Amino acid sequence: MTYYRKALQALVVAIVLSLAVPAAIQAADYAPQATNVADTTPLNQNLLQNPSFEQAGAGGLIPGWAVSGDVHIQAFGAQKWPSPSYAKKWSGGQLYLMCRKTSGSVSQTVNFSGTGNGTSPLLARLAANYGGVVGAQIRVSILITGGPGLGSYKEKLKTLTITHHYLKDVATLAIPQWATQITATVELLPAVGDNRCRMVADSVDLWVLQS
Ligand SMILES: [Ca+2]
Repeated sequence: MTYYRKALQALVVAIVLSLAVPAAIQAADYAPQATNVADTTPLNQNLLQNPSFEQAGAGGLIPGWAVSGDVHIQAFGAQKWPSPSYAKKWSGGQLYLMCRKTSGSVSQTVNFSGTGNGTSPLLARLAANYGGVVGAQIRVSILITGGPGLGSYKEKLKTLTITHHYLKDVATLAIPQWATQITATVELLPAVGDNRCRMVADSVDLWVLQS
């Protein structure tokens, strides 16, 4: 009886390990570690790594960002729009993020600490320069974690009402006292009924500001 019990325990352990180890490896490969910032997060500066998507990794990876869905890096000039003149006008560099056929997103988490001036809350402000074809959409969102429950969340969804112009999508969220991490996410979505996703995000800023 003891032998069978031990054998059963060993089998259960083996099954658990076989399930858990690949998932852990995949998660480590997939999601970048949170960016370390100073003990007190600096104000009024961009906290993101690779904020303008100027670094493109192999195999569809984007350094600094966790990639989900149908997004990739592309160079100005690779297609008719956006033209390199947009990059010059908006300090967009050489590369940008875009979606292919369906939606996709990139996320980046930064560590946070700080109390601000003690009289008004600190704010997290996420902004993305974007453009594309009428009807395509972009969603920027901020998730602040470290406290109770799922944290504090704010998003801003924009639908393009004009083709081939650069615009800015901005979300702002007060930072609770318990905050330890801020996650910035940019999602690109096709127009309803469109079989191509024609939306571009060229650069993203995540700032902490004193309100
Ligand atoms: Ca860029």
